Parts: sequence; C-alpha cells; structure tokens
Amino acid sequence: VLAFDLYGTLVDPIAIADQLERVLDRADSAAVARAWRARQIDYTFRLTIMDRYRDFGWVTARSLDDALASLGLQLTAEARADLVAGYDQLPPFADVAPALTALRAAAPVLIVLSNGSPEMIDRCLRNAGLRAHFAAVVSADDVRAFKPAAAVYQHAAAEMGVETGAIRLVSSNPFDVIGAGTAGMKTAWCNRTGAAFDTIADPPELTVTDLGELSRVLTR
Ligand code: 2OP
Repeated sequence: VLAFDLYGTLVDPIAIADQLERVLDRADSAAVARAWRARQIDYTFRLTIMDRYRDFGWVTARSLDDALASLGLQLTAEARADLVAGYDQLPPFADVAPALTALRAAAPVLIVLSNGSPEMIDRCLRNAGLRAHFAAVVSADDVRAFKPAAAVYQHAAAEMGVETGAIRLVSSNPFDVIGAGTAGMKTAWCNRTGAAFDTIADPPELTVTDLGELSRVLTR
C-alpha cells in the first residue's frame, strides 16, 4: 500500500498566497501563507499533546487568525471564510497526476492519509482532480489525534487490514515521514525544495525530488 500525505505532498498549501494577495495590501503574501501553514501544523501538535482535539477545519481557521494577528493584519469575516474555503481548492503539484497513474504499476493500492477532516480531504482531492486515483482516504479525524501520533498510522494500517510495515508513507513533511517510520511504516520523503531533512531522526530511507522520480524508483 502506498499512503500519500495530502497538504504539501499532493497539493500546495503555499499556493494560497495568490488568494491572500487579493485580500491583503502587502507584497509578501507568500510569507503570510508560510506563517499560516506553520501555525496550522503547530496547532495540530499542541492539540494532540494536550488531548484537546479539534478538527483540521477548525485548526485551519484559527491558525489563520493567529498568523494574521501576529503580522498585524486584519480581514473581514467574509474574506476569512473565503480563505479557509480556499484550502479546499489548493492546486496539485504538476508531477502528481501522471505519477499516480504510473505508481499503480508499483503498488496496487494507493490511499491518502491526512490530518484533514474526511470532508476537507474529499473536497480537496475532487477539486484537484485526484480522487479517482485512491482506493481509500484515511483521516486523522477518526482517531481524534494528528500526525505524528502513532495512532494515526496504526489506524491507517487497521483500515487497510495490513501491518504498518506493509504501507509506505509518502510525504513532503519530515515530521510525517519520521512519525510514520516510528510507527513501523516504510517511508519516502518527497523533497521538492531541496530542503535539509529534520535533525530529530536519521535521514529517510528513500528521498525523491518529486512523485515522478518515486514512480521510477519503485517500479524499478
Ligand atoms: C496532512 O496530513 C501533514 O497537513 C499534512 O495532509
């Protein structure tokens, strides 16, 4: 089974900068998009550690508020709602669709494993034209804990009726790659930006620059 992370791996959360550009009167909307993403992930860690789960839609809205406040920016309630809805329209990376077709030759079962709520994941995949590639979608919402909690990866294995070691988790997010490996999954890090890996663990067993390379490596 190949399990794909969604945000940052299949679709680009930083592309929300285009929408931010239209509602914010400042040039570095990409910086706002990055601050928003960083706080969104920070919130998922903290809510999980405190056992105070709220779904990813709630986290995405509240982390936007935090990012804007920290940058001294204001938005109307309507513009805020439009931006949160924009998270359902994130564009897929160009390498994704062709690679998913090729990867079916390497792994008969492709799934999505994401922090997103089931509804968010479904909307995002359908708007990106990717839903049909996947046999199943597994949401962290089912276990009311976010990645890298082991329960998320164990839940995916249970849902698919396999051991965690029978799944390879593909993610651009080092915390996700390390979390999946810690839970016993095989992993692949999709490092599109050439960033350094996380120093909290050993380098990933497989690193690729995009999903096209992953399909070539795995089919070989
Ligand atoms: C996801 O779970 C980590 O946000 C990323 O899709």
